[in-house]
Amino acid sequence: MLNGEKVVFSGAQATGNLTIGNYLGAIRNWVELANDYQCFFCVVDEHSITVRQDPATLRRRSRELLTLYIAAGLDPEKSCLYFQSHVPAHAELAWILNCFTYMGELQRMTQFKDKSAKHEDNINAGLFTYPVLMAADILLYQADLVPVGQDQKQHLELCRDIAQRFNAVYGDVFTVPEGYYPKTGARIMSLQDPLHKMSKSDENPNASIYLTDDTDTIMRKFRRAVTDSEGVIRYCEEQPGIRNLIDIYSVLNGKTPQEVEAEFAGRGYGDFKTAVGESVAAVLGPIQKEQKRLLDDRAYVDGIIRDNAQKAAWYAEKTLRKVQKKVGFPERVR
Ligand code: ATP
Ligand code: LTN
Repeated sequence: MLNGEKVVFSGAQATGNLTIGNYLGAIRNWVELANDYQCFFCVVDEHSITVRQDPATLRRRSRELLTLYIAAGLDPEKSCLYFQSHVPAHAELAWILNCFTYMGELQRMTQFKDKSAKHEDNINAGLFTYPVLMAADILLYQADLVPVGQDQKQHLELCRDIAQRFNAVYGDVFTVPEGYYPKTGARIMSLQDPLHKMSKSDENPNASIYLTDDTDTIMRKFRRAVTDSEGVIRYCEEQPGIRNLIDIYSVLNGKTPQEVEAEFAGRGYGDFKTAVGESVAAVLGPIQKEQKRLLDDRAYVDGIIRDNAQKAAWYAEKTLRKVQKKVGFPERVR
């Protein structure tokens, strides 16, 4: 709780091109929660360097992601939108929490296993302790709720375990957060391989709809999406390709999968793919336009970046000081 309001925290990385998976699984839900909670939405640039990045690209993309938060409908006067690296408390708390996290717990993380397999030449300690920094992000703001896609569930469970372990030793220091997973859209699948999640690090550009794709590209990618041979628009396990398209259409049009089946009964895949593409383009078009406008308004965005980092730091330091005192660091002399 902060000022009597429940707290929401979430973050995304500015690596690669964001996909509609990121939008439907995360950012879109943030916009809804922002009305009812005290929210912190971070661009987690410190997490990004667990994989090698080109510095100029990371800097540009981080700014683009922050403006995307605003363009997608988050009000920077109401929600705190900022860069992780601008608030040193994140790294400081992560260090302390490292000392409350077991090697065995981190070794079980599937994201670590996946990313180690992908980056065999650079399995660094940061990649290993990635979930501890994520726990620090969340616990610094005493978050009650963490809206993320299903892929982050394991990290969130670990965060809860760390918080409970710390609280068991030192008393109620941290709020133990709950995950918040959207009913539909929590796991958007690749358009080329519907058994795997749509990922911004996928090498095949046809597998993902990027938030920067124009209408023609969106329509073409949906036309080429891998579907099944049944030829009927039915929501079932056996048709993962169509099921994924129904999920996307459902969230964007506020319909249940069954209502979508009924709407397209007797119609072919071609028609349905066109309808899905049009729904996606209709949502992304205005966001892209607003993002471009914001990127051209440097002074305005700079002001947001400065003010929100200060606001975040104020809350974060409050928790950090408390933790430092609990673990026995000497008091500061003023
Ligand atoms: P990568 O795929 O490169 O590992 P990512 O897209 O999973 O990266 P983030 O940018 O940190 O990584 O994710 C931001 C948010 O988007 C997270 O809440 C994550 O759960 C969500 N998300 C990512 N992919 C999907 C997906 N395919 N479907 C639904 N939500 C997703
Ligand atoms: N690990 C997350 C990004 C992330 C995050 C967080 C999400 C970093 N810190 C704190 C929620 C809360 C990801 O890869 N999606």
